Amino acid sequence: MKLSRREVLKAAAASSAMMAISGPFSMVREAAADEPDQWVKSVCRFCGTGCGVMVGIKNGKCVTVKGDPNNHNRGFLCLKGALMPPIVYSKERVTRPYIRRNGKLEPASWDEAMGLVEKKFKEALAEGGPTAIGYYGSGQALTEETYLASKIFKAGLGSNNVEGNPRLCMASAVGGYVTTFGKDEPCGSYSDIDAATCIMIIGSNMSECHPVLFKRVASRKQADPNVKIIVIDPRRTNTARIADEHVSFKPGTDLAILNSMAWVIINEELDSPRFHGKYVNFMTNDKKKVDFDAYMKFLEDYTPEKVEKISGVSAAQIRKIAKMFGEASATTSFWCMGLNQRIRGVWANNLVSNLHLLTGHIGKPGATPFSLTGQPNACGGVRDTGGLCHLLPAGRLIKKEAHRNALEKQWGIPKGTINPKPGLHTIALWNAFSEAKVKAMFVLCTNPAHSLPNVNIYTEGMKRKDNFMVLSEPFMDAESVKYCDVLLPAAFWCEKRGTYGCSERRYSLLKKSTEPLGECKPDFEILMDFAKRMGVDSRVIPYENIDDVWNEWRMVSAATPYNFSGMTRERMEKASGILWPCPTEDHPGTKIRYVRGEDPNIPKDYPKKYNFYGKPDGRAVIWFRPYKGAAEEPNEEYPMVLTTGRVIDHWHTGTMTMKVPELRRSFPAAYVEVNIEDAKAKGIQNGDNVLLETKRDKMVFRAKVSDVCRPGLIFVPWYDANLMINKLTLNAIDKGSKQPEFKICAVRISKA
Ligand SMILES: Nc1nc2c(c(=O)[nH]1)N[C@H]1C(S)=C(S)[C@@H](COP(=O)(O)OP(=O)(O)OC[C@H]3O[C@@H](n4cnc5c(=O)[nH]c(N)nc54)[C@H](O)[C@@H]3O)O[C@H]1N2
Ligand SMILES: Nc1nc2c(c(=O)[nH]1)N[C@H]1C(S)=C(S)[C@@H](COP(=O)(O)OP(=O)(O)OC[C@H]3O[C@@H](n4cnc5c(=O)[nH]c(N)nc54)[C@H](O)[C@@H]3O)O[C@H]1N2
Ligand code: SF4
Ligand SMILES: [Mo]
Repeated sequence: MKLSRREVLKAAAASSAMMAISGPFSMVREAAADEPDQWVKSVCRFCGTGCGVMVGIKNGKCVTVKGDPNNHNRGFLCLKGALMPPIVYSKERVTRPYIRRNGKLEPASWDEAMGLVEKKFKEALAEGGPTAIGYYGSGQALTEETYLASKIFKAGLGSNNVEGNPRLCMASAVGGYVTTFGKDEPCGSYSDIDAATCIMIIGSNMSECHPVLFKRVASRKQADPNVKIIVIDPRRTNTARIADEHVSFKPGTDLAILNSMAWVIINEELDSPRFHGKYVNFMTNDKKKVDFDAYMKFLEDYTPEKVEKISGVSAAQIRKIAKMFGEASATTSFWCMGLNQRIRGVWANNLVSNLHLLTGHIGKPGATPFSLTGQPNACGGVRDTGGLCHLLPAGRLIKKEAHRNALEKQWGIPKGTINPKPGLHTIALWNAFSEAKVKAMFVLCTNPAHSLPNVNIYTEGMKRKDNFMVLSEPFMDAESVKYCDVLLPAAFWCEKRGTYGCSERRYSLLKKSTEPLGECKPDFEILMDFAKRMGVDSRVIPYENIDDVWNEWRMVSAATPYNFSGMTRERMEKASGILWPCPTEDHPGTKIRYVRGEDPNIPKDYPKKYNFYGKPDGRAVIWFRPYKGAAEEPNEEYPMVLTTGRVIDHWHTGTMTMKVPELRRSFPAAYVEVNIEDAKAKGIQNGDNVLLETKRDKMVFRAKVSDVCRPGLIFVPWYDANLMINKLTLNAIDKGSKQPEFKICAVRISKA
């Protein structure tokens, strides 16, 4: 059906609002307005679902977007993906460079702006050496952009201070996969949803944050009502509303619940000794290899009765969900920030994988532990190509000499070029910038002045005169623009070419479909200009165009289990995404890793069915991870828990979705979700102003009284630049992954 623009927008606004209150089905196939002259294949700019889109072009402008019927989303998009055009042509677009002079951003030429960037970075290097500069990038930058930036800093400028927002997002998932399997990234694919008979969703509000993927889950349930859905979340989200069992619990205690599920599974004989006897090692928290009996002993602290007291979940419900998980013929788990953004984020990730390794629900269609990625290219760019301070491309580590040397050889640069010391992780990097120990920072495709936790510290640091921040950003009203010293006009989405890799290891090519506005440039060009001005060795940046970077990445990945050799640009032009590993041009891509016959990294004559080749003996690890409290538990002064997160119609800091009238109307301002009982006890009515106070700051929000949060818990969405909840959140981090605990801090609320 073809709808007029008005009809589409009307339907959009209505379904969007409906989505927020009632259900997961606000999908559209096409938000068509003007009939385009041409359709160009691309990928949605937003979430890690990675929906394929077709960009409709008329007279050289992007006029509409529809779903790519040949990609995994089968033509469906949520409203964010479908309503892109007004963002591209927003009046807030930055279309020329700016330099801050006497506190005000003033227009400048590219040469002046980049000249100043060069001067400041060279001064910082001269004064403090390579550790005095840094790069802070994004899981929304293209793969090639992140690969290039990381190479410029690590191989060209000697600085491992390369970080990005995935540290706030996926670091615990990386830590979880690497400790459990020895290799990062999920081992299954989206098609596991279609074969699963039990789906456990924990710490993920999939219906709002991965809507098109959630539609696939909901369709699976509709097609077969015997498919069981378990949702483990302290809020009764839209996602929870389709669950057979919604488990609400005291925030942070899910580590105890997951251990308790393991206890039940073993005691009900639902584990698979044939699997774990052959393919699993049991390891204590201090890395001692022990036996199955030791694991059972460890789990004795987590009987359902004991965990009921810790978590507030009845022993009966814990038994019930554990049986659902274990009895199903194929169980798939999904998780996201509810587990990752925690000071025990890595442990929480391990505990989900434990359940799969214990039961053998892995490596079969419908059975996999699947970490959902947030951003469209956190997997692709940052995780795979090594855009963090301790990583090198394809899972190699900076601290390993053999890894550095192998890469130096592939890159054709002298042995010993790469600094053996990892750089500063995100929070340490921004702390150092705030103390002007790091003096020059390149910020690209992220808005840290809004998204960092306990953000007042960092915005104060950005105000200093003795440090320097250059920001590449398409929109004038992004919070970080207020603090940058140089602003560069970034080309946006359809104005550039490159790849995104989504949650399921699927890489898709985004083709350029329009010319950049005004003087905007793709980040690739900006980074190349920067590198040349900084005098980076031409052997480090031997590229004429972005396709050259891709081809180098294919080569660099080839000798590793990532292996992108078969993904030539020609093939990517036609395909609607391919899943790695993909070793040859005729290889179809890989849906299941670690299984002989499925994963091309395992020889056909390998004697066993599974091989967790990330580990020396091919066995994955079941870890003993104890439950421990949050970094800041509620106390007398701050008796409640504050959690933060997302709503369906806004993307992060709102710089993009706030520009779409329909999305903005759907959620115009941040609010605080309060449970009915708590509201009653405090005399708070729906719509009242409520004061929130944490140790760090205070702020007033309108109350939304509902049954979504459990008593004792409040939720604030963090998209609103006028009501930045990150002034109140905590910057405590996971010891292993260095990811902040955005999901839990102590708060006091009162009627304002
Ligand atoms: N619409 C929309 N979609 C997005 C984004 C967006 O900004 N908007 N951003 C993308 C990105 S980058 C990301 S990382 C993902 C995030 O996707 P999600 O992680 O699904 O979203 P959040 O709302 O951050 O948090 C998920 C849930 O964690 C729950 N939670 C809080 N505390 C706990 C706890 O102690 N244990 C458990 N188990 N759960 C807890 C919250 O109640 C919340 O429902 O979304 C991606 N998709
Ligand atoms: N309270 C709270 N805070 C959180 C979280 C939470 O759950 N709660 N979640 C955390 C997570 S998971 C994440 S991923 C981070 C995300 O945090 P951010 O990355 O800071 O948030 P975004 O709004 O996505 O910022 C992306 C910026 O890049 C700009 N941009 C868009 N396209 C381009 C481009 O092509 N080039 C360039 N140069 N710029 C572009 C956008 O306009 C925007 O300003 O936030 C973290 N912060
Ligand atoms: S589900 Fe995610 S990738 Fe798909 S259209 Fe919506 S925002 Fe875009
Ligand atoms: Mo994220």
